[in-house]
Amino acid sequence: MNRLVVISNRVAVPKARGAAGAQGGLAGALQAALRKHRGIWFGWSGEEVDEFTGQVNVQENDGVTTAVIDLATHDVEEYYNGYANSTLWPLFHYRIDLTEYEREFGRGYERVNELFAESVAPLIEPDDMVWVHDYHLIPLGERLRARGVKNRIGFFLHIPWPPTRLFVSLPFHERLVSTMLEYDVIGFQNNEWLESFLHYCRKEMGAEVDEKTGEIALNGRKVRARAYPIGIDYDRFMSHAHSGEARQAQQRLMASTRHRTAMIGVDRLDYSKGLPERIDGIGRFFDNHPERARDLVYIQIAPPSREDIGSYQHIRAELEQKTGQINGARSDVDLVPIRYVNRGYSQAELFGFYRASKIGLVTPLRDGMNLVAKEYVAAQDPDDPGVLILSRFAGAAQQLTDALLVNPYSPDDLAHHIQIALEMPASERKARWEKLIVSVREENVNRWTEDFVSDLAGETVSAG
Ligand code: ADQ
Repeated sequence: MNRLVVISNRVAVPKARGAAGAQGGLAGALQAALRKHRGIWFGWSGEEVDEFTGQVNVQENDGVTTAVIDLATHDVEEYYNGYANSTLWPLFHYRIDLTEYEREFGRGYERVNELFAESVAPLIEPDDMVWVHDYHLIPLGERLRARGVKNRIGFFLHIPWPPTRLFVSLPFHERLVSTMLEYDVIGFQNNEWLESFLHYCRKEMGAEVDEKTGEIALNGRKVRARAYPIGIDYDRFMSHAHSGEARQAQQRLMASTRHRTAMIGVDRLDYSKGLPERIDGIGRFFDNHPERARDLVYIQIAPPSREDIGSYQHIRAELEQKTGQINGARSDVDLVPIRYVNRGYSQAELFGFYRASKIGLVTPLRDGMNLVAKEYVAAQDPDDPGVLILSRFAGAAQQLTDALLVNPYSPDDLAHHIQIALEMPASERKARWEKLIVSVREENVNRWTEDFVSDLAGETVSAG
């Protein structure tokens, strides 16, 4: 089996428990991939130094070799906080209103991609397959090619690809996409993002695109683009089912909510997750059914992320204010309708919380996939499952079509579906869940890795 070299912005050292929480879904998914294929995981350590030294720190933990570099503070500012998280992240989540186009950010992005290429190239052996992840590192494949790396190189985008009309607002958009055509395989979370990408390649680049196979041909190069929906590490997640930690968490939540129905949301504190809009929907529900404040409690778990960026500080303040307003108006001495918790939990604890909650509320305004939706489904009691309310704008909505699909921008639509979920008969809850769980179980992270890696290895002839 060929070795796999995984390259992503951040690297989570496997022994660090709960690391997936702080870093999002990517960390958990990649650890599963690396456990299976021996190889190395390269990226930024998360440490900042005054000047870039080029030193690569190699470690082995729990069967996974990691190799990390430290970045200079001004590089982090321009590449990570700047271009990646203040330009590409908002734009790719259709938030053109929050997108910052600073020339310095673009320069920093190109510079750090070059530093990544310079540091990782010596670690790549002739038969290795290289798998680059996410929007931080789009030009990395092309930078590696410029250094003579001839290996198979694949790229997977964890976030949406925006429609052409939005994407062209990015200065030098053609340059960014032309670097992508240096990969051998390009993966997206679902067909919607794939189609937007193919549309751009045809319309703006004049590439020849075969919609059926996803083959893109331009200037004598051919690259294959395809949808690979990411899943959860199902077996690992389910191993929490009988753990003391999960049971305790479930009991704790049930004991504290007693006869009330618990509804849960678990998200990174990010404007793409639709949190203030969700609180508006819950507020609308209580406006329509004030008596329900006595028997429905909403638990929002949202650890802060990217706190150095203004738009993230803003979302936190907005959420606190909206939650405070509803609680101020509807609390009593013995009840608070919304509990807002600003910290992360282990996967086992989340399992217990999901299981204790009869409604899962996952309502991003836009999301590449959204693994919380899948975790919520996996954690349900098969004999008495809860109801998943899911945004139709999450990538996961293309697979989880038996969830209650909602428009996250509409407080009325959210309120209406909370009501439907509360009243749903057990037979319908079960029927829906039995369909949802098949997708969550079968389309898991191992399937995702195998599909991508076998295409990267050139083992699959054509997806058709
Ligand atoms: P994220 O935007 O981080 O990931 P998501 O897919 O929902 O979003 O993954 C979140 C992960 O972090 C889940 O495993 C969840 O359990 C965990 N998590 C969230 N809040 C937590 C908390 N309070 N405590 C502990 N753990 C917590 C990006 C893209 C997504 C895409 C993933 C994977 O934005 O669209 O699904 O990558 O490709």
